[in-house]
This record gives sequence, structure tokens and C-alpha cells, in this order.
Amino acid sequence: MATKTKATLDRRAVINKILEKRGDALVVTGLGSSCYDVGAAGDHANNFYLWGGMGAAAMMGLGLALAQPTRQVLVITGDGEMLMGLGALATIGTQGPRNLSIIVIDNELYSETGMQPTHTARGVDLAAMAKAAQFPRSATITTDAQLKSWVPQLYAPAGAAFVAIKVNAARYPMAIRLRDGAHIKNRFREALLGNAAFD
Ligand SMILES: Cc1ncc(C[n+]2csc(CCOP(=O)(O)OP(=O)(O)O)c2C)c(N)n1
Ligand SMILES: [Mg+2]
Repeated sequence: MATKTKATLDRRAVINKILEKRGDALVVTGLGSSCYDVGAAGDHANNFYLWGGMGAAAMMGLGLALAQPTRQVLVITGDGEMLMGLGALATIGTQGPRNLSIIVIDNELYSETGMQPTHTARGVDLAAMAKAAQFPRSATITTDAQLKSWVPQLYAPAGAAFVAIKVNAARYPMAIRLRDGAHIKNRFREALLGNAAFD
């Protein structure tokens, strides 16, 4: 078994950095920790919180990116959630959206359910998988300097981007009050489509 990568980045600092200049980007979160982190960075009508749905975040991001080609779509999810929906990488790679960035907050753990190690703790390389699935841009990020140079790229509609950001094992309290899935969906649709969403 490969030893755990020495990860020093803090997940909330990483997400704050990514979202501080989000503009009109649409953000889909994975479940659990990434959902809370995005909420903690500031609730926003352009956030779609997946809550308990596991394995669907990247696919939701693809659907949105194809439906809204003039908007940048960010998926912010966990390594466990991404591992559950790996086929999404192949579909995104072959669909080739210009405006989709998949951001995996990789703590090498299923932290939400008790800190069990995921496959990335045993050396599975998600960024390499995205590259092999024909993402034109992919990287593993381990330092602040790398993160800083990647943030603008995540907002550039220059082809699908994938980053696995290695973060430490810190856990934070749930920081989001919105739990009603129908409300989250309706709010997101209305912010995106206006009243037409309900015609
Ligand atoms: C289909 C399904 N299986 C299992 C779970 C239970 N579950 C909730 S969160 C989670 C772990 C998520 O791990 P990861 O995406 O890496 O998130 P983090 O480590 O950031 O908490 C699991 C297994 C679930 N919600 N849905
Ligand atoms: Mg994890």
C-alpha cells in the first residue's frame, strides 16, 4: 500500500481561494464535506448542493455545462464521491465541454463516514485518469503556489479541466442550513433561468 501523500493544504482555505472571485459561475458540490465547505465559503443562489447524492456531481456538472455553454461550471467534490462516479470522466472527456472544471478535494479519506482511506491513499491517481479520459487539462495540486496559478484556469472556458487537490485530514462542522433539496433546486433554477423556469 502506498503511503499517504504528505498533504498540507487546508480544504476550507482552498475552497475560499477558488470561490473568492467566482463571478457568475455555477457551482455543483459533492456530498458531505465539500457541500459544507462551499456553504461555509458563502451561500449563493448559483450553488447546487448535492447533499447525500453520491457519485453524481460530475455528471450534473456536465449536463449544466452543455445546457449553459456561456457559463463556467465548477464541480467541487470529494475523492470518495468522484471515485463512485468514475465513468463520468470518460463521458466528459468525450463530450468535450469547454466550460467545465472538476475540482476534487482529495483528503484520501471517506471523512464523512468515519475516515476510512480511499483508493487515492493507495496510489490511485485521479488526475491521470482524467487525462487518460481525454481531459485537455488536468493536474494534482499539492501547494499554495500551484493552487494560485490554477485558480484562473478553472474559470477559463478552455476545455474540460480536472484538478485533484491534496488536502490534510481536517474535519469541520456542518456549516450549511439549507437541506431541502426541492428548495435548493428551485432557487438554483430561478437564479439561472428566471421565472421562465416555472412557466
Ligand atoms: C450511494 C452512497 N453510498 C454511501 C454514502 C455514505 N457516504 C456519505 S459521505 C461518504 C464519504 C464521502 O467521501 P468523500 O467524497 O471523499 O468526502 P470527504 O472525504 O470530503 O468527506 C459516504 C461513503 C452515500 N451518501 N451514498
Ligand atoms: Mg475524501
